[in-house]
Amino acid sequence: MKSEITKEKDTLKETHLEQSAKKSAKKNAEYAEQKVANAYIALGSNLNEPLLQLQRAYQAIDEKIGIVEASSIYKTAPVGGPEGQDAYLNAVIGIDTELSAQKLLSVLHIIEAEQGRERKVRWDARTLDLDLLVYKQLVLDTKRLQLPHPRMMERAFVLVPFCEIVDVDRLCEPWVHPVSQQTAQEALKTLDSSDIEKTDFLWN
Ligand code: A4P
Ligand code: MG
Repeated sequence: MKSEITKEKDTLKETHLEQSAKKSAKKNAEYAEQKVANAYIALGSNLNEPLLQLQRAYQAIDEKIGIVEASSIYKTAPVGGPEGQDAYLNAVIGIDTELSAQKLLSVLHIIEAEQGRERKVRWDARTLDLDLLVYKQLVLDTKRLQLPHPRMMERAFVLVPFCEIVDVDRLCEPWVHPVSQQTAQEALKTLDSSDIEKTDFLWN
């Protein structure tokens, strides 16, 4: 026959087990509710107060679509384009959207236009550039929209912030490029990222 002390211990054990079962049920429910990004957008600006441009774009994307993850903001040296451009601020955000990729690009173009984006010279200084990097694992090659973004795996100013957030919610598998099957980290290792500087600028 069990002593009173053993009975008491058993009761305590049961209570403890019940509590931890409740805790893990709560955790599972939180995971189920947690939104995972299904598309990623690169933001870039090197004209007319770049930090303000990025912050305004963040707010607009959050209002129109909904942001799930945001990288830090990085200061980067201009790649290509006319000589004498100022440094860029670059970042990547993850969104959870049910809009089609084409519709999403149109929304990004509207936000660029709202922030005074002009397209005259390719890769020239810009108030705001919003590129759709990845949309689910869709591969697309049309004139208006190519996916994944054709230059994303060659650019440290894209991959450094992308790597910071892309695997945050991906509990098991890392993100891989749907065509090359290369991970973003593998691609980044082959690039010079010495002029990509993490800032402590905030999104708001
Ligand atoms: N387009 C096709 N696919 C996409 C896509 N996945 N996302 C079409 C967005 N647009 C896409 O883009 C040109 C055309 O690409 C559009 O008509 C669109 O329908 P754009 O934004 O008008 O012009 P752009 O940005 O000058 O050209 P592009 O080719 O997007 O340039 P990149 O590759 O974005 O490079 N250096 C630093 N440090 N930081 C930068 O952010 N950016 C660029 C621009 C160059 N150097 C830079 C940075
Ligand atoms: Mg662009």
